Amino acid sequence: MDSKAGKYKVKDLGLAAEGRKKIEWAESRMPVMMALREKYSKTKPLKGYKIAGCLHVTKETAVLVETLKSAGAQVSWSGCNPLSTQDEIAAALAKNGIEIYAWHGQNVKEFYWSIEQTLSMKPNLTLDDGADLIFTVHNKYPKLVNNIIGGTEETTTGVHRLRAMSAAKKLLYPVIAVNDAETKWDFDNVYGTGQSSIDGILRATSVLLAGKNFVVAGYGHCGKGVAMRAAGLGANVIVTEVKPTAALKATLEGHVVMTMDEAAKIGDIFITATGVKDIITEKHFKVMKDGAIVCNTGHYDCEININHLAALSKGKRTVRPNNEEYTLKNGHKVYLLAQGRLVNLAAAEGHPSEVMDMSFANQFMSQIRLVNYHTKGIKVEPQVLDIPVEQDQEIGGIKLRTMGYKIDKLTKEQEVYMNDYSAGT
Ligand code: 9W4
Repeated sequence: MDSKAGKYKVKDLGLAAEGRKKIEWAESRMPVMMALREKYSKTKPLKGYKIAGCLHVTKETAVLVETLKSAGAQVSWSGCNPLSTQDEIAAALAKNGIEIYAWHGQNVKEFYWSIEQTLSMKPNLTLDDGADLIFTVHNKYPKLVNNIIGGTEETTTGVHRLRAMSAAKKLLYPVIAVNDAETKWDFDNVYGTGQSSIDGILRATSVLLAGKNFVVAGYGHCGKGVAMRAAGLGANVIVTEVKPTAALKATLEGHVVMTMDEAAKIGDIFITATGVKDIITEKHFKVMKDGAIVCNTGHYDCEININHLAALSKGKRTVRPNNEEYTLKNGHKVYLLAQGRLVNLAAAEGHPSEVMDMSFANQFMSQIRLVNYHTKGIKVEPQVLDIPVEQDQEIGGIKLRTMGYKIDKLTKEQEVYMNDYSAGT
């Protein structure tokens, strides 16, 4: 038992030194978080507040947790996905005195047990990714709401569910929708998913992208990011879409647009980013070139119909980590990456730290915002709250500054001119 360690259940405390090095690496790539840590460790606005957090235990999350602690909060943590916890990070946090209940490969019972442990501190604030912690409070421990001043939620799915709960008048305390900050979703989806999906494909295959027909299904923000980076590496990008305006944007970015039925015949690499099931099915696998590579970066793992692929195949073997070779009855080989799960998370490390820097700065600032409402006696009704534009601009501004960029400022005269409606053209 380590004397500094608090209450915890992790895989192996002996992994702490390895985890600490990874956290230090993330710190060196997260200048906004480090600037906020520096600033708020002096004033400690979260002193006296208890925060229960339920968010992927990664090196970037560790930077968030330790920044909350530096700002004075007492923190208790669990992971929000049984497969996303990095045991060495959990160990490093436990060793640094953070209360944490998280290990890789938890079963459902262990997962909810961990969440419930974090609630035993009777938190004043919740911090979620996917809203499982908020749901556990509402469904199982509603009395805890008396101590809770508010919460924050990281993801699209979580925010969506909370809005439904709020509309049904079932939400018992205010929750800030961190996801909807521009400095969160736009950068996560385009630049985070864009780079990390390519990273996952390369780690799982090490193929050359230049000159390849690279098929991107879905031209939302994620698809756009992946297409942009694949094109940058010299691939011929083909986009498939159902929405005319999205397809139009793809063509104006210089990509070729066609149906999946056509793309299936000529693609070398396929990636789905649609959020819809059955994008690549039996009829597509049947016409694919020998050696085609197929993967998914959309939220759900049903975009590629793996049952169809298995049914068409006479054999299957793992050729590299996260890369399974299916031998079809027609003799062709098709390579499925990360079992159709998100290739950027299963085969790579998710969003780079520089991107998480802004997402987590929004989490941190939103927790402080809730505390400020509380200390100033501002009563906020239970509802899903947006991030104010000023917070987005403040975080974007800090990021730019830490990158060494300066930008211009509107003069008073320019502001007057912009808002002047008396003069015509
Ligand atoms: N990670 C995750 C989920 C499932 C999963 C091989 C098959 C999301 C956001 C952030 O969901 C996350 N399944 C796996 S690995 C794996 C990983 N496998 C393994 O066999 C199943 C997840 C947020 N984030 C970043 O993106 C970067 N830092 C962060 O904190 C993290 C993880």
